[in-house]
Amino acid sequence: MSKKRYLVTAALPYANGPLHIGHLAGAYLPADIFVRYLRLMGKDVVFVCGSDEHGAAITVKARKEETTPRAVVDKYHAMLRDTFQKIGISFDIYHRTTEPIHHQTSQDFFRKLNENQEFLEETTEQYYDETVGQFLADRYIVGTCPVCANPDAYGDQCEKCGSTLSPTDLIHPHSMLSGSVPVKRPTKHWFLRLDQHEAWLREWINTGIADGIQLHNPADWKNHVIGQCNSWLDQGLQPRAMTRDLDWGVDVPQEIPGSEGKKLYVWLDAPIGYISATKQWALDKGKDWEPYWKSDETALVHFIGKDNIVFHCLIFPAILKAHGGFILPENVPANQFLNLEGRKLSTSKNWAVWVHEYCEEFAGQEDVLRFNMIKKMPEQSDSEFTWKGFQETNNNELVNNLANFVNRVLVLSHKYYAGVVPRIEPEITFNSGWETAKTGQYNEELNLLYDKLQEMGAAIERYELREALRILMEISSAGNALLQFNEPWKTVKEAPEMVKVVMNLAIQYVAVLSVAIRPFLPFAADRLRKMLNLNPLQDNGDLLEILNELVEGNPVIPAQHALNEPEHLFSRIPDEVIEKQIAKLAATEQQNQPQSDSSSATSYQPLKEMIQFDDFAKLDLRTGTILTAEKVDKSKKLLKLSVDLGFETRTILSGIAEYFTPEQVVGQQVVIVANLAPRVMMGTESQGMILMAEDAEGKLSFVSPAAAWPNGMGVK
Ligand code: B3M
Ligand code: ZN
Repeated sequence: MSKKRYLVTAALPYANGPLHIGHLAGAYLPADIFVRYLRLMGKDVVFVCGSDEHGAAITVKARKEETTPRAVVDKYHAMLRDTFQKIGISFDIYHRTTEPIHHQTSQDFFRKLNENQEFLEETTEQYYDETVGQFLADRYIVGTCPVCANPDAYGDQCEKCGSTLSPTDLIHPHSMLSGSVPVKRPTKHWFLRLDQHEAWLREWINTGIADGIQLHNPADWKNHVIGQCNSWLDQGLQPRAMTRDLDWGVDVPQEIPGSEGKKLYVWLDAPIGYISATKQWALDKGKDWEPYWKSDETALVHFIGKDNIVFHCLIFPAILKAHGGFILPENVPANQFLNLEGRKLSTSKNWAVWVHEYCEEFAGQEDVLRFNMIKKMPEQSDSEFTWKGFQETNNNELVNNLANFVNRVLVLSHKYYAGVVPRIEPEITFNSGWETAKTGQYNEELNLLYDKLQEMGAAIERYELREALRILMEISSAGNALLQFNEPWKTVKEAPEMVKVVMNLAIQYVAVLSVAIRPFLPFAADRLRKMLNLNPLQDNGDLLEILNELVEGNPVIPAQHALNEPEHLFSRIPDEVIEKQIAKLAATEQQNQPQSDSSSATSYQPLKEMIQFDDFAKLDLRTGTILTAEKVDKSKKLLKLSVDLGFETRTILSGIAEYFTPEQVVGQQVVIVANLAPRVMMGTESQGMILMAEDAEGKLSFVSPAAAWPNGMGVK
């Protein structure tokens, strides 16, 4: 935390669909926690994001919804913006890449790169769909991922394993537009010479050194991030096309010869969106954007999911370097993927918890989702969200630990002291909440709180947010233990002065929590500030102020301060609420079944009552062959068969006439019940029964051998 200012970005979501919990846990929530913490520490920080409104992701969606790309981005941009706001992602600006300021900024990048001779202009063969008459870039082409064999990988990346791909990497490529197998056609494009950036990128990724300057410590980067970069670098960087044949996107600047019909590749457009968003923010606030992108006193941090690692750690840095004058990211703390109830989240299969739906169905409980996402944050490896886990976490941790502590402190303060923070004699000792049988001393305990907050902050600075949350909850647990170990409800009469110290300290805990929970649970922080009758947080150095008091052993909320009435900070989530969500997913699962399955929804006959082995052993089952077959007069169902059992020939009446003609069954090998008592039907004695399999609609099939069997064999 030594930098003067921070520029924090969160991946620009494509404006082609709503936000799900995987997005939230992957990039937006970790970024928000980090930024809120920096603000609480009084840092100069700008948090930018916006909708990525270009690229094939958008045009493919427009085609699917039978509308225009413009309509798609307008709809989803508004939806994304509102959802982020509802779930408390505190961007300083949520911009969009269709804004003119962004088009200009990315075109300027193109011009500068062109001027710096960073491009190779080349005519190459690219996939072309002859049925629709269009080149197929990126998401217009699907095929099998060469890395993980996912059959639905896109031309630019595999969403299953996160690999970054080129259309020509795909095995069995086919057009997303028509399903046809594309042909190759020549077309001219501008290729960024990534090969020329390979050496410095390799050094920078692995040592943190660029141009001989130590920019960051590579030990601070996540292993999986460096690993993914190196596996790319090891394959050798190839020039990569930075333009596309598309009709939606940022135009290649007009004055460039051959620009007609060409758009910027979305990855030369979207990350520059971070810059244009910063510009717009600066314009709105009357500030200068340049120090945020150009000063080496700025730390640039990109929060992304693992599918964007290569773009943010190799391609965008190469673009920035090729342009010149821009800083490189200090860290790219990418997360892995979050799964849902044992399965990969999938927008197309609707296997997701949609954040906007959550915000509607759980209005006022936005922090509960945030808390769960942090607990399950896929920081080092993929993780999993379950609704049961969501309920347990809420009930056990938010309610039983945090809300319970806050409630007890406020209720007891009102009961004993009419809601006024008691004056104390700080030298009176008590039982510490941090350790059984440890004697607590007021000022020391405040120092301990300081240490815990420092520990929590250090974890956030290392991007270990699960750990940071664990430490935060330890403070609440220690607060509960403080009450439990001193039992004010029993001791308030005989040791009133000691109870005052304990209660005053407990109130300090709650006041500290009202600030410390802010990055994680921003709405609860507001509620808590109200209950404590404290000023709303300024999000500008509030935690720093508290740390400065605690380190001196000073309280953060003075004696005689009047508290407000307690409210419930969190409430239990009952089973019905969870069952409803699980049922919703089950319905989705049902819909996802292939049509043939769901339409024939097989119904099974109930099992018959249990029999003993001896009952079964009484059956004499034999193999046989049907020698002759004829219809039985006046019967729709029966065929009269003669069946060769090897040692004898039986006459058997079988109810199969609705399914088989006599001709069809002659020669058929069968299994018969050979010791069934004879029965007379339609004037003929039937000397056995043929075993048939019967499906739900009553359709019959023979039980017959895979290869011919001799007649008369026993069947067990
Ligand atoms: N829109 C890809 C994605 O949504 C892309 C990110 C851009 S970040 C500059 O995964
Ligand atoms: Zn893959």
